[in-house]
Amino acid sequence: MAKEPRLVVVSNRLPVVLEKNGNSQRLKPGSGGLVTALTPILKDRGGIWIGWLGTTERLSIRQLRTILGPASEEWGFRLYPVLLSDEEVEQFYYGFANEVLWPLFHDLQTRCRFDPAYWRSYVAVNAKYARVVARHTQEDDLVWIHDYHLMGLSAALKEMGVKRQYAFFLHIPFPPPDLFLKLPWREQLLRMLLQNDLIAFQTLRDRRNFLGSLRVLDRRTAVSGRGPAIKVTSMGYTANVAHLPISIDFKGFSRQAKQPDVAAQAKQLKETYHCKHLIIGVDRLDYTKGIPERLNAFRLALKRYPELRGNTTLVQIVVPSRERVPAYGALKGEIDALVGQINGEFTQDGWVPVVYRYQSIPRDELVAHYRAADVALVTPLKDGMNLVCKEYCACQVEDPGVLILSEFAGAASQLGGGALLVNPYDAEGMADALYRALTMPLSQRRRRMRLLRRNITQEDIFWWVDNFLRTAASKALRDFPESTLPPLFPRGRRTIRQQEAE
Ligand code: GDG
Repeated sequence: MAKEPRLVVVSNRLPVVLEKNGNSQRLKPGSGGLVTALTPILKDRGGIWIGWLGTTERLSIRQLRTILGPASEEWGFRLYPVLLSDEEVEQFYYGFANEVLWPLFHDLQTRCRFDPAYWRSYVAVNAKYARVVARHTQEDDLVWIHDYHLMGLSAALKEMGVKRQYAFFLHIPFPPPDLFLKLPWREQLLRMLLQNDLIAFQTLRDRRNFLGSLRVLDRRTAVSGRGPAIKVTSMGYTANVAHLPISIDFKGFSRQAKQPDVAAQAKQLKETYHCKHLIIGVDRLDYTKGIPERLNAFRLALKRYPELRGNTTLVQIVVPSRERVPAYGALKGEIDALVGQINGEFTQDGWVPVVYRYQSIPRDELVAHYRAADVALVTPLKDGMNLVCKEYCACQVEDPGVLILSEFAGAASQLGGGALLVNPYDAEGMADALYRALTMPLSQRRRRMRLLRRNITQEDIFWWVDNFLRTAASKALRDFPESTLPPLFPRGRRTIRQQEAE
């Protein structure tokens, strides 16, 4: 067995999607920032990605080998699946992850269903992931665990006596103590998290909230060090705790926005929508994204500022998501109705105020929309980070537009200087910000966008991965800051490829 540490990424889903075509099945690369960021790193250095394949179909080892083997070979890193049953998907994924942790961590406690059966399933499924991790990894490997679905993974592995280096990143916010403490399993969850060598959050806000909850449950909680990574001792455990804001492939988006075909598409859009000003909103269907609140604010802007009528269009793209959860179905109904009302009230002479697309659009079309939009309305009620606002700025390669950003998005802590910050619950404030953005002089737009773009270039997705790995790889606090550390994974390693296929 190789002695050098390998990078083992564990996330709820694998970075591939299984597509069924009649009787045959094929793998499609997944989308999203994490996949874009980590795939080249694993390809380059070798490693392992462990996660659910997204299906509850019973697949034999032979079928799995046929499906995943060639992809592993082609990419140069291994993909190992975790198989989940219908009941596990129901209780662990839709239940505990999406009906307890997701709403609670986004401060929406009244949407939570604290069902003890969900919790039991969460613990059992985390143990299931742990068995797969144990089987395919070795001591010294760095196990990089992603997100709220797998907060119990390192604890389950430690209980099995599996010694590895464990680093955890939470993509969603961590709630303030008075909300977190409502969770019936609050102490168990904190104890689980503390069994990681590194626990990383998106922002200082989240890290502070986490420490706040620890302090309530253990008054002797001690913190040492300063800066982005600190050492915390609490409840008998010691861990490094960091905040590291995730980002995007800035150059990749910017380059694509400059391509002639995308530029031509962007130019065409205002003609297609019969408007002079284009506002863009891009979100997964989710009640945390503040879509109805945004539509109401736009409606108010059309009422308050009649000069916007007939020339300003909001294109709202909503990507279908978690449709089986009842709250998401209800939200879709609410959005459909609001769009109908606004369009019914204001449509005139070929101009429609809201263009609503309930679908995922191809990336070049998305980039063309970003490029063409005069304003991006990114107004979640709460968001771990929010990548859409960063992607919008990366695509402002000509005649810069204005970013209107919720103060409750994690990104606000980085982008507050250049964006117009709004409270998504304040319809009047948002309507006024919209008017201000649409009438902002070019010099101010340029200055603001320059600031935003500089910020995102300096801390792009590659910066994030690099910093995370350096922080996770350091064994003691004195190893910070990053610059003194050697690269963890030598380039060109392909050891895992030579291993036997599962
Ligand atoms: C979680 C946290 C955190 C959207 N529509 C289309 C499309 N997208 C892509 C966007 C963007 C991604 O989806 C959405 O990312 P967000 O960050 O906005 O939101 P979540 O999905 O909630 O992600 C969040 C993130 O994790 C990372 O840590 O920022 O706070 O909630 O990349 O471009 N892509 C394409 N067509 C679409 O129609 N191709």
